[in-house]
Formats: sequence, C-alpha cells, structure tokens
Amino acid sequence: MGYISRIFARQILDSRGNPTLEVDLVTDRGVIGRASIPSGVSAGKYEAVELRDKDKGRFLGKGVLKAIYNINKVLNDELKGIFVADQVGIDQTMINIDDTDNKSHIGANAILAVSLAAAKAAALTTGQPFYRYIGGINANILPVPMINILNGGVHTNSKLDIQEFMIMPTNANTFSDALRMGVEVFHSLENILNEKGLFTNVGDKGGFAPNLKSNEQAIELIIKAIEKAGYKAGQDIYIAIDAAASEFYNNEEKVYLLPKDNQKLTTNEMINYWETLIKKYPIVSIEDGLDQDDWAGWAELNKIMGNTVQLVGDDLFVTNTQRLAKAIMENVANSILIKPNQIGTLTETINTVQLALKWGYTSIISYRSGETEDTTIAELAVALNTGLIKTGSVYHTEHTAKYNQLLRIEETLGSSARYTGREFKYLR
Ligand code: 2PG
Ligand code: MG
Repeated sequence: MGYISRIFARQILDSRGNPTLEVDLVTDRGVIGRASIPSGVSAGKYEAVELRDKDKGRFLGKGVLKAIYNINKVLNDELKGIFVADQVGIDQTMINIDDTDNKSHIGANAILAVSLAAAKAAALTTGQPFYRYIGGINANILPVPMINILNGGVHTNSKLDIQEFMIMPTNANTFSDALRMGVEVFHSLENILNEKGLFTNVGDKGGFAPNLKSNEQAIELIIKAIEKAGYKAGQDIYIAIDAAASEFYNNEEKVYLLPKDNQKLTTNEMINYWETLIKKYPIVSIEDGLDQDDWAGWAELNKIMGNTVQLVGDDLFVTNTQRLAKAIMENVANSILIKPNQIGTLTETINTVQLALKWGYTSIISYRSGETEDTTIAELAVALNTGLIKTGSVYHTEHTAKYNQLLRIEETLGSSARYTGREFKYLR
C-alpha cells in the first residue's frame, strides 16, 4: 500500500504573517501527503509546545528552523520505511522520540505536521477523501458552524472583554443553507455598524472589532443583525461566546480582572454574570467562561447551568485526555474544544474526541487564530461526526477555505449528507 520514503518540511507563512511549518510526506509509490500547522495567540498554558527558534535576528524570534531540522533529520530518519497507514505506530514513534510530557523536545508543531501529512498520504493511497479515510462509511454529519462575527479580548483594541461572539445557524436543512444564513447575518451586522458610524474593519479572526461600550451592546447588535437578515434569534440562529477567561484571571488574587470593563470579579460573581447573560439572551454555548486552573469554579458553573448551556473547555482541556478525564471525574463541563495542535498528533486528537463522546460531552473541532490554507479540521469534523465546528468568520480565505471544503464534502456526500443543527443538544 505504501511506505514512507521521505518527509520534507518547509517554512511557509500563516495568516498573521508568522512563519509556520508545511510538510510533504512522500511514499515509495510517489504519493505526497501535505499538511500545514496553525498557531494560537490566546494559548492555554497546558498546551503542547510549539517549537520556535527564539532567534531575535530572524522573524523576531518566531522562526521554525529547529522544528524543520527535527522533521527533515530526526523524524525523517526514524520514520522512513514505516507503513504509511500505520497511524498509531507513526504517532507513537514520534511520541517516543520526543520523550517529554508536552512535546517540547521535537515540537508539537513538527510532530503534528508529520502526523497529518502521513494520514493525508494514506488517504490518497487508498483513493478516499480524507474524511472518509479517517471516519469510515458512517462519516456523514455536516457540522453546525459556530461563526465568529464580532470580537473583543486580546485580539482587538475594543472595550469588550469577551474574545469571540459567534452565531450558530441551527434551523437549516443543509450545511450550505446554514452557512448562507450566517453570511447574511455577517453582512447585515456590517450594515448596522456602518449606519451607526462604527468601525467595520475586521480582526485577525475575521470578526468585526468595533469600539463598543459593553458585552451586552455587542450581543444586542448581533440580535439586531439576525433579525435584519430575516431570522429569529433564539429560534433560527443562536449565540455562542468564547470568553477566553484565562486571559483575564489574576492567579495571585484569584479574581477575574476585566481590563476593558474595569471590573474585579470573584469566581462566583463571574458565574453570576454568565447566568445573567444566558437568562437575558439566546446564548447556548460559553467557552472558557472561567480560568484554566479554576476547577472548583468550573464545577460550580457546571452545577448551575450545565444542563441548559454548552460549557466548553478550551484552555481548560487543551485537547488532552488526562485533563478531560479529570473533568469527567469532577463533573466540571459538558463540552470540549478540539484543537489538534494543542496535543500534537492525530491519534491523540481522535482519542480525546472519543473519550468526550463516551461521557456525553459535545466536541467542537476548532481552528487557531493564526491559520493556513490547510482544511484538515473541516474534514475532521465530518470524519468524527462531531456536529460542530469553530473556524472563524466568513471573511478571509484562511477561514472560508474550511467552510468551502465543507461545501464540497456536502456535495460529494449528496443525499447521505446530514445537517443536524436542530438536534444541537443545548437548544432552549
Ligand atoms: C480560541 C482560539 C480560536 P487562539 O481561543 O478558541 O478562536 O484562539 O487560537 O488564539 O487560541
Ligand atoms: Mg478559546
């Protein structure tokens, strides 16, 4: 079927103009699997390590020459001759070579690039689309897109402490209809901002970053945009947020310091704040509502609203089965964000999704704020039937590349494709 004959890494640029890795993995049959790696800014502190050169003379320290060396020399030499479809063997070999808890020796960016490139080559060798190779005959669910339309937090200079405001078009028959609804709301929000003389430039996640006074003002504008586009908020389209609370938690004082809102909240006050918001608005999903180390707070949050709202751990879980297992034992959340580069191999990513599924957690396959044209996450969402994807705005090619790939997959699946928006677990 094909054995690895050469692995070659090159440096390319991500959507923020920073260097990142692209890998070509060639088999003895001449098949080439290619993958490239995204990069986060609001990264969780327990993520696997993204290896950067730290040589201030090149790309302000962000070069990836060390990671390239690790691929072209170390991993290439060790993996040559291995059966390309032995994904578990390939990933485990790299984990063994790295021999650290957080992939800091070889670099999670280097390891993931090879892991995905191998899977791509294996899929091509078997003549199957990637989602089908990974997911098998039952991979047919198109995900609800959690479309980012308005931003605050570390990605902007506005006064909003919440990092991302997203819309979820659930009341649709197909993914393409859902995407169209999302696009219509995006442009209707643009018109509303324009009419109000507000800033309509977009941030690096492609969402608008107007200078608003409060989180509530942002939500109300979004609801207006949904209505202006001809839909009902809380019926056709729902709202999701990523608070990215680890960004504003003060570990010494154990309080949430909302820098933009100029407030200091205890964990309980923070939870009360989320409760007020979900009572007032059609918010069905809150990501990182609390800090990555505030386990007791998360347990309380989950006790209060875990039955009605999707509580997503991003920085909290970092796609890591050990952290997810702790959460399951302590009953702290009900959903996990899945970012392959937080953990560093395809097999570990799949293991985490499977563990989540087993315990009734929803899984959201997610992009990073620095992206490439690679569309693997779109394929993974269908392959693993997660029913949810978070891949930024409908603006900028690095985001639309993923949506466009989902359109192609839906077309290929034809009448077998299923869009399960109305079955989303936390509709209220
Ligand atoms: C997040 C992501 C993507 P980053 O917090 O969920 O929106 O941001 O990639 O910067 O961690
Ligand atoms: Mg997040």
